[in-house]
Amino acid sequence: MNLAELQRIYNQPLFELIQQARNVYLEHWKVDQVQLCTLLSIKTGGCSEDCGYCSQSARHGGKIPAGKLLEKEVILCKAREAAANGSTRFCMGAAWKGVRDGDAKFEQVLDTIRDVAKLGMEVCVTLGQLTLKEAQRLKEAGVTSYNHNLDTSPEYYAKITHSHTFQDRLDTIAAVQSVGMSVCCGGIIGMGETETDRLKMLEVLSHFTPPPESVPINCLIPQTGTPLEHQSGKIDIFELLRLIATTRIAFPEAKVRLSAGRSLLTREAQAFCFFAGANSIFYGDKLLTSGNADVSEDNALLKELNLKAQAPHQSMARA
Ligand code: SAM
Ligand code: DTB
Ligand code: SF4
Repeated sequence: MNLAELQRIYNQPLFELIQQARNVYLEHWKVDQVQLCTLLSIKTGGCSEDCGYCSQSARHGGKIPAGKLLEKEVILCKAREAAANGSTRFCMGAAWKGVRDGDAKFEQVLDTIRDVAKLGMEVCVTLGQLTLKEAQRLKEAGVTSYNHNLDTSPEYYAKITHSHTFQDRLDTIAAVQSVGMSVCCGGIIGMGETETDRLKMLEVLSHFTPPPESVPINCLIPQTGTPLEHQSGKIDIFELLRLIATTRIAFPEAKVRLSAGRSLLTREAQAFCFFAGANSIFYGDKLLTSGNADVSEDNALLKELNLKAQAPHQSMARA
């Protein structure tokens, strides 16, 4: 889809937009299921990059100290716990610029992935930039999806990150797709970008072949010490709804993930987001460095809305 088409969809009267998104959703998905995903930061802080929103950059005066890569047993313990709590996707994140084949740390991650993959959940990793070789090795180790967000439009990206380019992001995604691994790729809203920036990001995403399997929509969590610390962090719920609905329409078969910043949304706002097509959440006390929505409140909300956690090993797709 090009920008004009996305704008036409996005700018419809709100109820018409949500209705269209709901229809697309019902055509492609079983209504009553939401995928629960658990995130784990396997290597926190000390990142060489300067992404303006991120608490883990060593270049900002943030409060997150650089940690070591977690040992396999620690990660496996968290992964088992996630599976036992109903997550069907386990996502491991590392605050790295990227990974390189032959590097001892990369070998350690591959070794961990091989065991996590045996637990039967989808395995997603986000390790920064990579080339074909690393993508191939991750796939062989059992990774099902690689998360690498575009975050915003090409133009606005250059304003929030200077240590690498939008094209670097695209190159990594191209490597992931070349080896046949699924792509999880989305963005952040609330960084001072315009609604057009958000749609331009969807435009770039919609030119991926195949389309992304997963599109996370994050709301900025303003982080102390980062350049975006003073962004209000207040998201206009109708803008968020419009973006989720437009994402659902543009990517009928993707998991649309209501991701970071969900704890800043009311229950009603979250309910609307599910109605407009979001069908996955991060579940558990923590995201990477920030707190997440409360688990007992999530359980209560899902129950109230008659939404069930996707059962393990079960496809949610209708067809
Ligand atoms: N280093 C890897 C990379 O840059 O791809 C992986 C980790 S990075 C923290 C993963 C994603 O988390 C970012 O692309 C961004 O979309 C999201 N994120 C990071 N900090 C955030 C924040 N403060 N608020 C909302 N989303 C955030
Ligand atoms: C994504 O799009 N959101 C997740 C996951 N992919 C890796 C990360 C959210 C991070 C939120 C801020 C933090 O916890 O540091
Ligand atoms: Fe590093 Fe990723 Fe944070 Fe950017 S978003 S500073 S690459 S951890």
